[in-house]
This record gives sequence, C-alpha cells and structure tokens, in this order.
Amino acid sequence: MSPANPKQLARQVRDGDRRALARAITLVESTRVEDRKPANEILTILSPHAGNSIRIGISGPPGVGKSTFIESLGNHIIDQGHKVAVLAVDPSSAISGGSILGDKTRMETLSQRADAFIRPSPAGTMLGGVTRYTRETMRIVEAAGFDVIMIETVGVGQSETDVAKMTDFFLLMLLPGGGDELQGIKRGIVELADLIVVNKADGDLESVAARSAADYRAALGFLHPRRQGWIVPVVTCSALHNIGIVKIREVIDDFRNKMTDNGIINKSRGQQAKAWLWNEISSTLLESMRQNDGIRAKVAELEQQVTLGKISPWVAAQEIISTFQQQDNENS
Ligand SMILES: Nc1nc2c(ncn2[C@@H]2O[C@H](COP(=O)(O)OP(=O)(O)OP(=O)(O)O)[C@@H](O)[C@H]2O)c(=O)[nH]1
Ligand SMILES: [Mg+2]
Repeated sequence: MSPANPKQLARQVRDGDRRALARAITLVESTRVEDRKPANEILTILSPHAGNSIRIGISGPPGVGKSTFIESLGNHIIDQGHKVAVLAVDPSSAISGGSILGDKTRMETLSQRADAFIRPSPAGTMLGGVTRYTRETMRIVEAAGFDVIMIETVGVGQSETDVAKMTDFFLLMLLPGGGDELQGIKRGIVELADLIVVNKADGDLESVAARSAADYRAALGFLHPRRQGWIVPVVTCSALHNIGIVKIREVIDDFRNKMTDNGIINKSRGQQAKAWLWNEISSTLLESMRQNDGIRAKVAELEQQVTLGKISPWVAAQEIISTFQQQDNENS
C-alpha cells in the first residue's frame, strides 16, 4: 500500500468511497509501527462524525444461522432506507481462516447491495486484538454514513462478552430444543441479551422452536432485568425463509426509541468508551513492557523463579514494574 494521506483518505471515506473505506480500515488494523500515526490521524478526523448508528451485536452457537439472519435482516433494513455495515468478530478465523469465505457466500445478496458493507474479521490477529480493531472499525463505518451496524460473533468464547460491551443491543440466537448449556453457550451470556431469537422455526422444528421460546421466556422471568424499562422479548424466526424478520426489526426500533429517550444508550456508550480507554492503556503499556529488552531479561528470570515457587508472583510483578519505571525515568 502506498503511504496514505490521512486527510485525503478521511475525506474519501466521508464521501462514500468504498475502496477508501476498506483502505482506512486496513490501515487501522495494521500492526506496523509506521501505520500508527496516519491511522490515529484518520481516527481523529473521523471521530466527530462517528456514533450516529445503532450498534447491534449478534451472537449464538456455531451454525445457529447468524449469517443467514444478518442477510435477511440486513436486506430488510436496507429496504427501509438505511445503510448497513456487517463486521465479524471470529476468534476461530484467525486460526483456521475457514469461516470468512463461508460468511461471504452466505451473505451473497447482501454483499451485492450498494448500501451494505461487509467486513470479515482481520486475519492473523491475536485473539485479544480482534475486538480492539472492531471498535475502531465501527467508528470508521459510522463516519462513512452507515447507520446500522451488525457485529457477528460465535457465542462460545470470550468474544461475545466483548461484543456485548461494545454494542447498544445484544441479540442472542439459539437453536430450537436444548437449554443454553446444551448449546455450548457460556454461562451468563443469556443475562446479557436484549433479545433472544430461536431460529430455524420452520418445517419439523417449528413447534419445538415455539416450546423453546416459551421455556426461555419462563426462565427469563426469574432474572433481574438488565436494563431499566426493558423486558427481554423471546421470539422465533426462520432466517432462511424470512419469517419473523419484520417483527425483530420492530423490537430493535422499539428498543432504540425507548433507550434513547431514557438516555440509557448514551450513558452506556459513555461507560463503554471509558472502559475502552483503560483497555487501551493497559494493552499499550503491556506491549511496550514486552518489547523492552531490559524487561524481557528480567521477566525471563523472574518467571522461572515464580514457576519454581521461589518467589511470589506479587513480589515478582512489583519488581518487574519498578524496573520498568526506573528505565522509563532514565530515558526521559
Ligand atoms: N432450516 C433452517 N436452516 C437455517 C436457518 N438459518 C440458517 N440455516 C442453515 O443453517 C446453516 C448455518 O447457517 P449460518 O447462517 O452459516 O450459521 P452461523 O450461525 O452464521 O454459523 P457460523 O458463522 O459458522 O457460526 C446453513 O446451512 C443455513 O442454511 C433457518 O432459519 N432454517
Ligand atoms: Mg456465520
């Protein structure tokens, strides 16, 4: 990639140039040191234009139909006059590289629409880093005028909690039959949901899906509501046959209206941004400690002693940190 002119690239992004948009995202995802400065500049220029969207997280076990659902809902929302961006947070794709292609083919009709933008997970990123870029990417697509953002993630690891923490609305998709533990859904994830959708409510599974939905509705009745003024609906749908999609869009609209009026979306975005700031501080600090030669030697030595039980991890950590602080003072 030729050296980017951040100002020009940012302007092109704002003007709706899709290649520029893809380039800006690649730049921000880049781990090359020389890309950091232009990336920061682009984010700073675009920042005032970000935020004007509803951010929807979509999670659920592998194969439940998330991508098929995003395609159905995305097409419907575009028909309503919106611009839809789809981002994928897929911890497995960084390793297998497999599902990116699958997602693209499953979102075939959506990816062909002018008002849709689909971005698979950055390949080859470390696990913890995936969401780090997704947050920035989200702001870039918002500045480009996309007002509905859907983030897909597989609901079996840490990533769905991260996604719930960076979105306004968290949709949990489940299969007919089988409780959440049977579906491999992590404990606590049901409590994060703003909407539960039982998918594949078609053919033989239609009645099973209705029963599952009733079970979840009953179970949710025992939970303390996560958000003031919002009772989590449980609905069935068939993403494949486009059944129940309009109803789900109405639920999301209803949520957005209520949670905008009572200020909850705004407040929670503020809290998310603050948490994100501290995340960045700790990961950047950690990274610079890891890159520091003096610290590396010290860490290797102390790690061994900690492993052998010769020194307490707490004491070792203090020693490493104070070494780092001393070096920092000498350098400045
Ligand atoms: N019968 C039926 N099949 C569906 C429905 N939605 C999706 N499927 C099928 O289920 C399979 C998985 O669908 P995907 O949309 O790829 O599921 P996913 O949750 O995105 O899968 P991963 O991204 O791999 O976790 C595909 O063969 C779909 O055609 C549905 O509503 N009814
Ligand atoms: Mg998928």
